[in-house]
Amino acid sequence: MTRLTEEMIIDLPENARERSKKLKEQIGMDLKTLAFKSIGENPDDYDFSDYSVASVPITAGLGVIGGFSLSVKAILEEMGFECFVTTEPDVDGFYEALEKGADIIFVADDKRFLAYNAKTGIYSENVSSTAAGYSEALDIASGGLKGKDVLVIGAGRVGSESVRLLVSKGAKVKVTDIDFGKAKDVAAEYGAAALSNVSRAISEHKYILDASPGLIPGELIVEGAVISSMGIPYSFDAEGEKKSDMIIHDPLNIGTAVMAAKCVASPRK
Ligand code: 2YC
Repeated sequence: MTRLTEEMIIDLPENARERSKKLKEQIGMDLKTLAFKSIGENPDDYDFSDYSVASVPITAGLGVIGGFSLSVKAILEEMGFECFVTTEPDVDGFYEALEKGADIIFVADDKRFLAYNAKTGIYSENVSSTAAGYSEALDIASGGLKGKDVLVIGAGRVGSESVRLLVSKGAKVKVTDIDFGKAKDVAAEYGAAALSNVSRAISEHKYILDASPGLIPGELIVEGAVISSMGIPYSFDAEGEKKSDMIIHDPLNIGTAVMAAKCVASPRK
């Protein structure tokens, strides 16, 4: 998994509302609505203003990322949750969150970003949530992907979950990866087609879900492309932005919002 850096998210807290407004301009719904729609729920059915959410800094592995917990807090507050960052990290921070009555607790180490509803036991994680949010955004942006050719770039954890979701939405899914073996395995598992030439695949598709950390040269992008790109760092140059009709991207917002929606909406399993 690609690890965020402080510079990628340094302006996230003050831009959270702006990004949600931009999403509404792009796909006609704000972040909260997209998050609930991507799990098949209507945000109006939920009043989560009385939810308390904690973001706990985690020092494990490569350690805390400056601004990460504050970014999680800002994303959740923009959705309407009341959120705090614990003063302590790690287990003591988790304890502090429970002591302060947090309903949902967000924690991330280098391998997993988890949200846990301490009241219901429901939990969600970032890989499937990010795939759900970006696949839904592409479905909406395309006017409905059923029967349409869609290219997924990247056959990693998020890319393969995106292939599964896009196939379930009735899209004709192609998947490509610099490791063609991975693309073939994912394609076989979910009923998609694997393409070995990454550059040619990109230059032949209008609808693209980008789940790769690589930069995508603008000369590969087709005119009028509709791109949903969760890849970090941001993958597009000026030419790619000019040629594409829409690029949906953020460093953390959509995945985190879907995690929260899942923790609020899921009935006890
Ligand atoms: O500040 C902290 O608590 C750090 N332990 C957070 C580490 C997050 C590592 N994961 C990532 O950077 C990416 C994010 C896009 C979310 C999932 N993986």
